[in-house]
Amino acid sequence: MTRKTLVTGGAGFIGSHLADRLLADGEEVVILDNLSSGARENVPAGARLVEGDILDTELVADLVRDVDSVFHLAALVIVQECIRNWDLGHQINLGGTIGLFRAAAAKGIPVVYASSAAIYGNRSGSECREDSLPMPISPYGADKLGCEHQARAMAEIHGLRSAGLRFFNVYGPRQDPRSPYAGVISKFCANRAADTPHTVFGDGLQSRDFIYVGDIARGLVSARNRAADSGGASVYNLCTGSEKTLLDLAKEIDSVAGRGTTEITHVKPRAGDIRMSLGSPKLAYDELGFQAETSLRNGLTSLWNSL
Ligand code: UD2
Repeated sequence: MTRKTLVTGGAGFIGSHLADRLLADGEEVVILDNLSSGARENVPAGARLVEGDILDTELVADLVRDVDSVFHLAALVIVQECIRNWDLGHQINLGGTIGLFRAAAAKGIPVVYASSAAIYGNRSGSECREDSLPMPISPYGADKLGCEHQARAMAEIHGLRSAGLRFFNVYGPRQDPRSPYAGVISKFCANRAADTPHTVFGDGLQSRDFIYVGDIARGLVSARNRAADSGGASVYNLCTGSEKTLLDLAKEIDSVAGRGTTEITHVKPRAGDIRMSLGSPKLAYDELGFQAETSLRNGLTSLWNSL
């Protein structure tokens, strides 16, 4: 029998790659998205788009009743927007997730939801492991951590089976470089393509654990299969376990593009910026058999070729 799967936020950057993968695996895919940051063009042919809001609890319950599992990626994803609209971010990112959890628990189906490396906060100098003390420094990170706590409580009280995935810095095709808060890789590639200088906040020696979106889609599916089989509420990092500084990243993009060196303009550091972000991939490997397979070089090449 064909598996039927709901992807909230499926018109977004990560959700649309996940939808591609599920369809390729022969699943029937229903996408719930209000197109606030997602785009209709991202929805793959073969998926059904329901244009609606994660806060519409009746709609969510109706959709959940009709599927076998849920991937919950809908969120207010821009940290700065969550700071400006604190209550709205909280309603969507935590409240919307609780509504979704409740519907999935009532139907008895597993949920995989997007958590974030943001739950770790500013842990300069050390690798983030799932048992590291979470210390979010933004309302976005605090609400993502809240989702993990709610998943655990919902498992205790209503037997919800779930997996929360703490995404590190995800990059790849379809990440929109135009937003002022777009990911650094999409911006640097757009700069390289347009032959405009990079703006680097601070000295450029801050580092990130960059993971390719295709690997994230695979990790999501592995986590769903595990949540379905073993129940409970688990959380995993989705990361590579290696870090890259921004200056090295800029060099790598120049090398992939093969068109000379992009100029760099240094400006003052961005307020609240984390110096270093590096995840431990061990638990996801041990329990999900998941390992990122796309090297930064190969991922950047795929992204560059998609422009
Ligand atoms: C990532 C996530 C964010 C949240 C956060 C939690 C992305 C796109 N964002 O934010 O959602 O989970 O982690 O910690 O994955 N930079 C420049 N020049 C630019 C753009 C960025 O120097 O044109 C710097 C920026 O100051 C930062 C680094 O590049 O030091 C990465 O920035 P980012 O916006 O790609 O991602 P990050 O880690 O701030």
